[in-house]
Amino acid sequence: MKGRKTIFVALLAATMLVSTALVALAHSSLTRTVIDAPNTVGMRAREGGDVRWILPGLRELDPAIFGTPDNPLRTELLPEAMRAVTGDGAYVAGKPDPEGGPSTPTPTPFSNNWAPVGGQAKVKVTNVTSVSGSSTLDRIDAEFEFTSPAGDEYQVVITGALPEIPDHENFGGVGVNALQHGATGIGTPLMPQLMAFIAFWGKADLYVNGELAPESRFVHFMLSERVRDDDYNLVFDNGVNPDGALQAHLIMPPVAVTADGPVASPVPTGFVLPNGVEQPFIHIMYETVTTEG
Ligand SMILES: [Cu+2]
Repeated sequence: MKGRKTIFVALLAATMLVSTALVALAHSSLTRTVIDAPNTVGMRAREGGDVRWILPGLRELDPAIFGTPDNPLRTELLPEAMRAVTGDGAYVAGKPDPEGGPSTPTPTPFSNNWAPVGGQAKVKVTNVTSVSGSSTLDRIDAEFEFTSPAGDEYQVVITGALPEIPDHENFGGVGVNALQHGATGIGTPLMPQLMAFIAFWGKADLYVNGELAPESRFVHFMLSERVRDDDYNLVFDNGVNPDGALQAHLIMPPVAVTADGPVASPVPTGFVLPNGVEQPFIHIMYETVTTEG
């Protein structure tokens, strides 16, 4: 991971040098735009709606994508070191053993565990740039408020679209009506493949109980088709419900955005889990949403 980031930073620096040289020659071709640009859409989750805080937990691997422990498939999506088998024989996301032994099952932000909280959200995006690159014309105007199960109050204010990210295509920061997750190669394969009617990757200011957290945070948002069943378990690809009520996902992984690019950094949630560890990520689901635009 670290090596990859170093490469990304070096590539970014090289790209910036090259693109500066090209500005005078070919400014208009630097950013390819979507066909209906500018395309502005939005969503609202009003106060009093159903909002859920996702707690860490195991994520079972979809056999249709990942195969089985005896016959692992698509290891380019999820290396075998990131897979493990539980005592009950379930094939789940795992954590590599530093000594090179078998991987162990690890809690993820893509679990079936959750707690009810309060909150609201307002999102407006303008999609102009079609694919990732050194700059973007995409715009994000979004603010999220929610509480933790312990009653702490959070506010997330998006401060910009990320034109590109290290791991995968991000449509220049904002994507509209785009498939992602599952085996698409876009976003974590631990989520099922879904249609995201609105998606963005941006940086944000995080306020915890009114106080601004020290680092700018990496944020991913999606308004998507329904990926949880009647028991609120996260489904596999074949359980995604395109006819159900839409769901909005706000995900803040343990990644900060610095001048040198994204770096690993736990989110300072202040929310302490039963094992005494502070939850290092935020994953909020807004279940009562309306679309705009
Ligand atoms: Cu996503």
